[in-house]
Amino acid sequence: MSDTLNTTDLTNEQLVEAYRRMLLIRRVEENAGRAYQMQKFSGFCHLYIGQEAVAVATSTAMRDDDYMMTAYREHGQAMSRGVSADSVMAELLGRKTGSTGGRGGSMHIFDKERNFLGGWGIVGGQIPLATGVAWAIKYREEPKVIVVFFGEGSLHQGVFHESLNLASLWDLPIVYLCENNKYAMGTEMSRISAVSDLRKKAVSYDMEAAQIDGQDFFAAYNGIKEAIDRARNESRPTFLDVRTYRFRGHSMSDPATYRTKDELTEEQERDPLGFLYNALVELGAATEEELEGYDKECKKEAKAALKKAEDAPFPDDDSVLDYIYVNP
Ligand SMILES: Cc1ncc(C[n+]2csc(CCOP(=O)(O)OP(=O)(O)O)c2C)c(N)n1
Repeated sequence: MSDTLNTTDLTNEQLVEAYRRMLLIRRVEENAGRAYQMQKFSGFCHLYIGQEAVAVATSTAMRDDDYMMTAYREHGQAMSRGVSADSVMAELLGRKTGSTGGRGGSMHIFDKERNFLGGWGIVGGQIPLATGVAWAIKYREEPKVIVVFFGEGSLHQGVFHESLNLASLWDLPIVYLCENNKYAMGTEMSRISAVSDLRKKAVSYDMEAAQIDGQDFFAAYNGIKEAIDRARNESRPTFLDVRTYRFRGHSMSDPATYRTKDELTEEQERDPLGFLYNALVELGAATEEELEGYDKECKKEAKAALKKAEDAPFPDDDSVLDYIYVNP
């Protein structure tokens, strides 16, 4: 047992809960990938496999009434906020029981009750929207924050820079969380950014910035929590460069030929699930038998979610204009 391993303020129970949530995300996404290959659904599908610690560390550091907004690789982030496996899987399959009534699909999961504000398909498009939410939080004088996720491929969109400038100028309670998984589709970061230390991008906006290891749950939680606390307590924005890695292709149609097998193997050795598994055992927070038991439960839950989605109805034909016009 190691007393120094857990550098966070989280209890063993909270760490086990975080691990279970990461595991459920992984198993649901593996099932989603298989279901896609079996043509049980179509359209875009971007898996989060390999990045789970980032979303779960963030949600663990957030309060329930805080807001989260993100891009299209969002199944894991939605589930980290408590959106159920059933709701996500039904949405992927376009069923009435999905989180968005089957109208959004993989890229547009949304859950108002959990302040999960999507699921957006335009690269970087969610960054100014989230900045607007941060402004509204401040205007209403609410003790809340918003965390907005985006990939490093968004960093050279104009709206990223416009948003950071205004957030700093107006002291907004927002965390700009860049999930830097090294590739924007097949383009490596070094080919598109003049600087490799992304913290420099926040300098001209006089904004705090940090680089965080997103595969180490403890480091991820501590770094993200510090930014969330700054937003809540000082109403100041932060830019985070969270280093992570996706183990699958960009989307289901990407064979990922732009990276070597050795690189993938090396990254898989830093699997965030493996990291937390080993830490929990070393901390004495759970036994290997217990952790294997959780895995069986998660596999069962993921399988059942797919079955329920397949059995659920599609939206009714006569509801096609719902939510489009105010008075159809
Ligand atoms: C404005 C815009 N340009 C291009 C695309 C096509 N596109 C979809 S995902 C993507 C790559 C984005 O990579 P990154 O931001 O690093 O996120 P990741 O997919 O790695 O999570 C591109 C170019 C888009 N959806 N929107």
